[in-house]
Amino acid sequence: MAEIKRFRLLIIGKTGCGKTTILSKLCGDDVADMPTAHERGKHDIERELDFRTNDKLVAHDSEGFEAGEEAQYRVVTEFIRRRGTMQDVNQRLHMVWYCVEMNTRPVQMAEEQFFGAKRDVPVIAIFTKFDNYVEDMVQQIQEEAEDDDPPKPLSEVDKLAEEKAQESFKDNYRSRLEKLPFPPEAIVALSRTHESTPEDSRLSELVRQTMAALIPSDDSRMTPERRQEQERLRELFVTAQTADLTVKVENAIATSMRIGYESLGKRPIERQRLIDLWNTKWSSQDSKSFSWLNRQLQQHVDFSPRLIGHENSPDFNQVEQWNEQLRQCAALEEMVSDSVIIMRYIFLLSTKDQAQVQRLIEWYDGNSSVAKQLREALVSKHSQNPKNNVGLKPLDLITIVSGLTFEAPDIKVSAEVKSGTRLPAASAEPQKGLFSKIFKKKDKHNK
Ligand SMILES: Nc1nc2c(ncn2[C@@H]2O[C@H](COP(=O)(O)OP(=O)(O)OP(=O)(O)O)[C@@H](O)[C@H]2O)c(=O)[nH]1
Ligand SMILES: [Mg+2]
Repeated sequence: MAEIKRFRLLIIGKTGCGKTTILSKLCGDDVADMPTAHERGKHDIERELDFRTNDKLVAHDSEGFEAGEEAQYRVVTEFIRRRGTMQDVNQRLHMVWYCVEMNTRPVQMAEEQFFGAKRDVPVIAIFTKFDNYVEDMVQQIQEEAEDDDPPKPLSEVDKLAEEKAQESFKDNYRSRLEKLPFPPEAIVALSRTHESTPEDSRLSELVRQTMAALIPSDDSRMTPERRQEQERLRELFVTAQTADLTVKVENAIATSMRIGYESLGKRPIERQRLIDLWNTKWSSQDSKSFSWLNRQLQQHVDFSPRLIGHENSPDFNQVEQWNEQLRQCAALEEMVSDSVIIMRYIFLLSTKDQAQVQRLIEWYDGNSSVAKQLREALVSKHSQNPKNNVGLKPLDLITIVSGLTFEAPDIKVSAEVKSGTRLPAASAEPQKGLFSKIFKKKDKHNK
């Protein structure tokens, strides 16, 4: 089977509806399409949009068509038909996102035309700027209640507006699309997409629905090869997207636990997919940095005295009473979760600097409270049933990890490495981007 290198996505929607915003939040802030004044609204569906820091996804951008614009309609549908049926999986179109800006006009003829015909690629319908729609409802309610005495409290107005907007969305948008002959595979509404961050994602629903649409619930007509291909596409999509960390955590845990149980008791754990999934600068494509990171993780995760069952660990006497098999499962759970949590930190740190990553890993192993919380949660869970011989289901482990409080890493101070060699001093300026926010928060704390 050919290696699948890039996920290919077509995004359709009228100018200004928020396509570029979605793409940049999906795959990095530097989509080569950032609108310039003179380029705004100019689109060529054939043009491949690359992301400078993300080579796992390629996008095509189309302004769509108005009802009656036959030529433009055909450009879009022909593109989907031709690209959607390509034998070469890397050239094939894998997903279409059809965007419509939410406003007071209900579903248009263009949508009726598009979803009235059969197509070869799954389509998700996205209603954008739902926040503006809610805001319109707020104004309506306020105008209607102008003479109320006492005036409606703002919180009540907001709540009412949200409910009204949801209801109208259901009746005037969702159900109308669903009734068309070939409805979209899923329908999602997006609010304040421009404010999305990986830790507080506004694209979660879109990411999850896209994953679901790649493998339809009725896949009886799919060949086993095609199904396998679609599964790999789904994994590639999770890897490519940097919009939602929770989805990455869930996938990393589920996949690593599955592989881990297959080779239980063998240490160290298999880490390639776990590291690659994060789409950081430490992927296995760069074999030197990959093996360096893998070694660091082995040292500070797989062979850490924190590991459940380690004879120097604080609760060794308690854990020793457990079934041997359970101890191995719990150690696996801890190794997988530790690795996933560290990768989450590395993702946010977004650095290629070895010294920095090393300090981060050492901090996690030695001083972080999140590692302690995790261990305590696992020990407490399994101590309830020490004679058990099976470990947690991936979903239960995901629940435990999601319940942890992630603190900001304390890695600013330049640390002495154990061998005595001095690490280069940490840069005075905190990292640009997400982590700088975390650092600032932390700094405030310290004052
Ligand atoms: N209120 C609100 N504004 C948004 C949202 N998403 C995007 N915008 C804003 O809408 C404007 C247009 O967004 P773009 O992403 O450039 O739209 P586009 O579809 O790429 O437009 P063209 O490239 O001209 O086709 C920008 O100012 C965005 O910040 C949203 O969810 N809510
Ligand atoms: Mg654009």
